[in-house]
Formats: sequence, C-alpha cells, structure tokens
Amino acid sequence: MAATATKNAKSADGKFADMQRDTIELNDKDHMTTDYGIKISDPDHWLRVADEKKTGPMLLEDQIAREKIMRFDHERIPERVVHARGTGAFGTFKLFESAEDVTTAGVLTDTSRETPLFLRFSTVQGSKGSADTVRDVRGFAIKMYTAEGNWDIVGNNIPVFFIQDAVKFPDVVHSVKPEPHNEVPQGQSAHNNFWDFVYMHSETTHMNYWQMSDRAIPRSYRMMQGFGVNTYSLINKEGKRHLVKFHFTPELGVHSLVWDEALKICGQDPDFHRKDLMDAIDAGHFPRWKFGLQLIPEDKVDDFEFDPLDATKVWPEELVPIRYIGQLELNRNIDEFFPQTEQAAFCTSHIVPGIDFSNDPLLQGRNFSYFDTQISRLGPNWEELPINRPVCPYMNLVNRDGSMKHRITKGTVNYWPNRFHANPPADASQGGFTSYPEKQQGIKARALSEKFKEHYKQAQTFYNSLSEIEKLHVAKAFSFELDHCDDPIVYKRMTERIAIVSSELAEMVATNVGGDMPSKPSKNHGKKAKGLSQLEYLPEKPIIDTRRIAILLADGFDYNAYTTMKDALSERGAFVFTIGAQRKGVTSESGQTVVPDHFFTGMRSTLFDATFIPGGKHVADGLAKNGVAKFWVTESFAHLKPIAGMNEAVPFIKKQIGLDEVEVASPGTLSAESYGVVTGYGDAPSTLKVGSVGPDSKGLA
Ligand code: HDD
Repeated sequence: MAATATKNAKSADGKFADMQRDTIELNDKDHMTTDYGIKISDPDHWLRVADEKKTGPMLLEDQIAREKIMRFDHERIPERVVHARGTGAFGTFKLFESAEDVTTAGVLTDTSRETPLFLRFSTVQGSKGSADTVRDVRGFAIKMYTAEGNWDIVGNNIPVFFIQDAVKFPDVVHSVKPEPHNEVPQGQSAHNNFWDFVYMHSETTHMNYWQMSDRAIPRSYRMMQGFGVNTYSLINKEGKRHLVKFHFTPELGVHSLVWDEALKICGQDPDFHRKDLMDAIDAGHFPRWKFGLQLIPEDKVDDFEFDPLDATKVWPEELVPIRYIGQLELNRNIDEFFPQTEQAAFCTSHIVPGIDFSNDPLLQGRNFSYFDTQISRLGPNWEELPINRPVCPYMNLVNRDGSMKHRITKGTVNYWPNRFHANPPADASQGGFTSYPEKQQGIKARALSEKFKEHYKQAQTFYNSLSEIEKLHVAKAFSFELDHCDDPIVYKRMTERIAIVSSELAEMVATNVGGDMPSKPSKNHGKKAKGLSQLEYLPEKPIIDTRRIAILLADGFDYNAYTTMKDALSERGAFVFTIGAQRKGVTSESGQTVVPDHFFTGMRSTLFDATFIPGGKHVADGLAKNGVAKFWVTESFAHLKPIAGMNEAVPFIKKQIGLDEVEVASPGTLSAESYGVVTGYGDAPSTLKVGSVGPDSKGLA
C-alpha cells in the first residue's frame, strides 16, 4: 500500500489513480438505492394515503422521500470567503533542472519524477455564481501531491498584493466586496468603498496599477502568468537559506480581452473562462507554464532599496533574474465539480522538507487563515477528502476523530510516545520536516520595517514600462472605476493620488471623472523594468492554437472557400465554428448543405478571436440584410480582431468597419497597416495566409 502510494506521488497520473478508490460511474445496470443501500422502486412520488381520488395526506413515514429532501436541503457548503468563483484541472509538474544547490525538496531536485497536481483558477471578489470576465485579480492555486507530502502554492496572476500586513486582509476584502447596506455591486471594484480604501492605504498603489491594467481582464486562464507572490525560503543540504519567489509563465503568452468585450461576455457567457479551459484540455491542447525561481541568498537580503519580504514589491528581474527549471501542464479535466473543486482546499502553510517560510508578514498571517477557513467550509477532517489527501503514505495516530472522520486506523493507542513505538516520528535523515533554525530576537511591537513605508516607486516603474496601448487601457480602467463612484470625496481625492505616479494619467482620469489635480506636477523617476508589460510575453511565433474562429455563412456561400479555410485553420489547431443564418442548414452556391454550429442570434462576435467570411451570393442576399451579421463585423473590428474576407465579402467588410475609402490589405496579406483585415480574391483560398495580428494593430477600441 505504502509502496503504491509513493509510486503514485512520482507519476503523472498518480492522483487520478488515487481518486479511483472513491470514483463510481453511472450506468444503466446498477439500480438506484437510498444512501443506506436499499433499492428504490419509485423516486417520483411521496408515499401518501391514496384515497379514491388519490388526494390523501403525505406520510412522514416515507424515509426515501425524506432522505432525498434532507440531502437537497443541506447540499450547499459555505462558499470561499474570497476566490469563491473558480474552476480547476489536474496536471503534472516536471523538473528539467535540479535545484539541489538551493534546496533538498524532492519535487525541486529529482528530475526523474512527474509530480501530479491540481490547479484551481479563480476570481477574487465575486460570489460563486458571478461571471468569469470581471475586472479582477485571478487566483492561481496549485496543490502538488509530492512524494514528501502536499505542497500548496496559493498564488495569483499578479505578482504583488494590496496590503503588507495580513491583519489588513478583512479590511481590503470588505472594501472590495459588495457594500454592506445593499450587497451591491457584485464582482466589481467599481464602487465607493473600494476606492475609499485604496486612497486610505497608499500601500495598495502598486497592486492597484496592475489591477487597472489588462492583466485583470485575461483572455483565458491559460494565457496568464502565475506568481507565488509571497516570499518563501529554500534550504539546501548544507543548511544554507535562499529567499525565493515562484513564477509560472504560460507557453501561449499573456493575452487579455478589451474592456468592452469583458463587460459583454459577463452577460453573454458567464462561464467563458471555465469553458475555455475545459474545451482546450478535452481537445488535447494541454496548457503549459514554465516554472521558475527568483532567488536571493540570505546574506544579500538587505542589499535592495525595497524589502524582499514586502509583498507589495516585485523583485526586479534585472537584479534577481528568473531561473526556469521546470514545467507545469494541465492535462485532465475534473469528473465532478463539487468533490473535486468546491471541496479542494489550499493552505499556504503546506510546505515540504527543503522549503520553509519567511518573515513576510502577509505570508505569516495567511498561514493561519487558510488552515482556519477550511474548518468552517469543510470541517476538521477536510484533509481526508479525496481531492485534498496526499498521494504519499500518511498516518498520524494522534489526529483522530472529529466530524466526518472516515479513515480507519487499526491499533490500540492514540498517543505518542506509546509502549509499542507505534507511528514514530521521522528524524531529518528519514525525511522529517525540520524548520530552518533562524535566530530571532526582538521586542514585541506592532510594526513594519522602514523600507515597507515607500509605496510609489515600483508603481511608477510599472506604469513607465507599459506600451502606449496598455497605458491607454489603464487610463480607461481608472476612469470607468471612478465614474462608478458617486461620492465626490472618493473620486476627487483619488485622482490626486494617481498624480503621484503619473500627472499625465491623472490629468486624463480627472478630466473624465471630474476629479481634482494637485497644484504641483509629480516627479517621474523615469525608470522602466523588464517583465512588467504583458507584451513581453507574446509567444515567439504567432500561434492560433485553440483560438476560436467564426465563419459566417448564409445561403449561397462559396463552399470551396469555406472548407479550405476551415480545414487550414483546424489543421493549425484553431477551434473553428460555423455561424449561419439558421441552424437547420445553409446551402452553398454549388448545392452543398452545411449545418452551422450556431445561428446568428445565438452567438456574438465577442466570444470569438477572429472571423472569416467566404465570398458568394450569401453576402448580398443574406449577411448584408442581417443586422446581427453586420454588427458582428463592426464589433469584431472595434475589438481589434482579425477579420478575413473573400471576393464579395471584401466590400461588405469594408462597409461595416467604416473604412470604405481606405485600402485595406493587398490580397493575401496581413499587416498592422491593414487594420487587421485580410482580404483575398479569386478562386484559390489557399492564397490566403493564416496568421494573427500583432500588438500594434489599429482599431477603434
Ligand atoms: Fe488568500 C483564498 C491568493 C492573501 C485569506 N487566496 C485564496 C485563493 C487564492 C488566494 C488563489 C483561492 C484558493 C482556492 O482556490 O481555494 N491570497 C492569495 C494571495 C495573497 C492572499 C496571492 C497574497 C499574497 N489571503 C491573503 C491573506 C489572507 C487570505 C493576507 C488572510 C489573512 N485567501 C484567504 C482565505 C481564503 C483565500 C480567506 C478563502 C478560501 C480559502 O482561503 O481557502 O482564507
């Protein structure tokens, strides 16, 4: 048993194998039973006194009906107090390079292992049923089922945090959550209380800029970075300590929605990100992230102008480069949401030998909070639940009982030490966890170190490092948010605060929302840094894998152009969908019938990354007469998305995008100057080049 468990913890499918013990599969042979096992003959009628008209009273005696109703009455558990909305998937962690110079952790030193893992993505503020594409930080919580026990990295897609001291967490969360008097708004930071909090806490400034950037409206969970955020320690076999930050960089690059799209998708498909992840995994397009470490030797901790234990600061890559040593892949969808995602529970305090904490004051508080919250969500035996239990052998003779204990431990003693030497602890040579023997001395005080008091420099570096388009998006985001604050105290002084980082930005926002500007312009240190603009994280070559591409059709389309383009895109890994005038079928010029995946009113351009329209009579006879099809093109263009058209579709597209007079692209080309519009003429659709639009492409958004 122990040997199987250890093997499971080192093999990619180990957690799957472990969960099979508790997995049953629905079929048409096994009869429906009560939870205590008797077969049910009629699940549809409550036992009652059946008089002649069958209108008699219902009987409390019906244990089958009572069990069903009782189970239903109690099927909800408290949602997570933050990060309630999310979804997860299983995967594997592989190491390419051993980090044995800095740690003894097997998961970071044994390159022959494949460590199974579960990763849950989430938004922060919204409740469990809120929409996926709101402006928010995204959670990136990983549970690695290592051979030495579970290691949880409970991170975000933004490398810094709002506050420095964990004791402020209830304040920041209360301020951003719906206001207490009316529980409005849901899943949004655009309200008085949040911006009041931001103003009152200048330590939020750096995080606030990231949150107003495109990072907070990702295109997909698969296209975001992951950061451990807090500072941990790695300890090597000589007992030397390095401070460490963990990084995950997506193979697909970092991409975002534009705000108008994000807003619309909230209504059009609130599960957009959940479905995107599941669809990609189901289709075998497994998302991958490079795993890297930033390391600071213990004796260099004081060498920086910031404190490396301050979670509102990044460690600039110029000073502390990222050392990429591994890869995380997601490759299996969950089978059932509640037991495998709702009951998943993470703890920042779950670390394995070779890894240790630091005196990061946010991390220390988190270590208390996560462990505590699982008890109200799941009860004291939450670590025994299939999704949470380790894959390696585990046993503790003292940790017993409590509600819902289900593991059975044989033996007559439940204390240590005992006369049988049962369940002995392990010393370090046997893999026992030993804390880093850091010397600690001081007086008790409620305080933070001096360097924690500087709150603006890195926010300015972040803003300076953004491209012009990203800066414009930040200005629009601040303006949207403050426009939703109706208390002048809040929005007026907030624009003054923005001016500390950038007068130019504050000017734009103040003009839009009616805010105030300080009398003196602020000073800009002019510094930029690596790794802050998301445009640095585009894939090396443009790729269209898993991008959702719509082909618009009505009766009379060019079948050859349609199939050739569809096949070419599918071959390149795109997900192609046919959107037609009606789902019962559309007929081509040459008589072939295609049954579209959706009809026009059932879908919106916002749910696709690009659009293709083949030539044919269908343009004049169908698309040009259909308001939804016309708006589709206009809206796609406004959202900066590539649009391709053949023959008759070309003038139609030009008209919808309002560029009648502009020469779009020469046939078969794609360029920024072409406004992301590709056109092709003639019979040979293979002359069309399939590509994607670069960051500089112009558009109306
Ligand atoms: Fe937290 C959940 C990320 C600070 C207290 N947090 C939670 C989740 C993520 C984060 C991804 C969702 C886990 C899941 O999917 O189940 N939290 C962070 C990051 C932080 C951070 C990156 C800053 C570095 N959190 C933080 C502080 C506290 C908490 C300072 C409390 C002092 N967080 C919680 C919590 C949650 C939680 C209330 C809610 C559900 C849960 O823990 O399991 O305990």
